Amino acid sequence: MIANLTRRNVLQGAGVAALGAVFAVVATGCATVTPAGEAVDGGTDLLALAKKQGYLRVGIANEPPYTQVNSDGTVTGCEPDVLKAVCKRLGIDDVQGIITPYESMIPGLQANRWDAVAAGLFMKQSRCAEVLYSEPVIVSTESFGVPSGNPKNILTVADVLADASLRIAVLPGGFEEGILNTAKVPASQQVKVNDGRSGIEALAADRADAFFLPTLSLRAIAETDTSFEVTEQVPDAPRTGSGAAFRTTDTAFHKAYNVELEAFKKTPEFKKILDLWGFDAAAVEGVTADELCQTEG
Ligand code: 6CS
Repeated sequence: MIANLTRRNVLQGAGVAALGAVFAVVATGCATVTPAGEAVDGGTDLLALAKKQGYLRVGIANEPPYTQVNSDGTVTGCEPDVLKAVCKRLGIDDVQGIITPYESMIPGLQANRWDAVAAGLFMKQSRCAEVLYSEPVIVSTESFGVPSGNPKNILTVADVLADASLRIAVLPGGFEEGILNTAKVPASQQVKVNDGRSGIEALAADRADAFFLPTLSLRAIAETDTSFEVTEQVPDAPRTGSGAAFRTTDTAFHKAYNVELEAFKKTPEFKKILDLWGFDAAAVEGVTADELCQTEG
């Protein structure tokens, strides 16, 4: 069974142990459930706990190629695949994914609903202040999904600012919403949608003139849906990048993870995973979390 955690029940989850059982997880192997609210702090504990129980709980979305939940419930996608490989190097056999909206990923991590986030949760100042990011695994770009022919010629954030009648679909708490807010695009021009699918539906229903999402996510949807087109990279949107995110108390785990990640990034397996999901391994070379954490928002 796959759990969909809305922001409301993530924040409620912290106290309501009884709810723990409903947060059944997508297991790539075993299917035990960690009791809700179990205290895990101080890095060493998390590593010891995860090794003992044989898995790490990870907050994910379901937005290929960043994350993907297969029909048999297994978790994959670029970020979980790299996380799984690095966990194996740390002696942790498995990961268990919990699907949740982007706006809930950090609150759920802090509420001990999961132990890591590996979902393409892009680094930026506000997020880097709340979690410990590993070094980047991927860098990527943003685009607009628009009706065929791009009738309103929406190509840049400046285009959105220049025409107050334009309505832009974004995910609540998502990086793109952050870009519009930083650019002072009023909320009246923002249409909140739950996920990739509902963003494209908003376009088709003429509830939005464009859907702001990562380029590769829009292209993945366009593989099976020809009702819209994907613009080139939005030139006035910041470069994005992400890695795994951990609680600020899990310092030892974060350190151990980065050591194994840096070693793994030098192996052909790392490039194979990124190639499989359409990411450019060379583009992330030399890019640091410190650098990406400078991104405004
Ligand atoms: O980091 C974020 O908030 C964004 N990341 C992805 C992979 N998709 C959309 C989301 O807004």
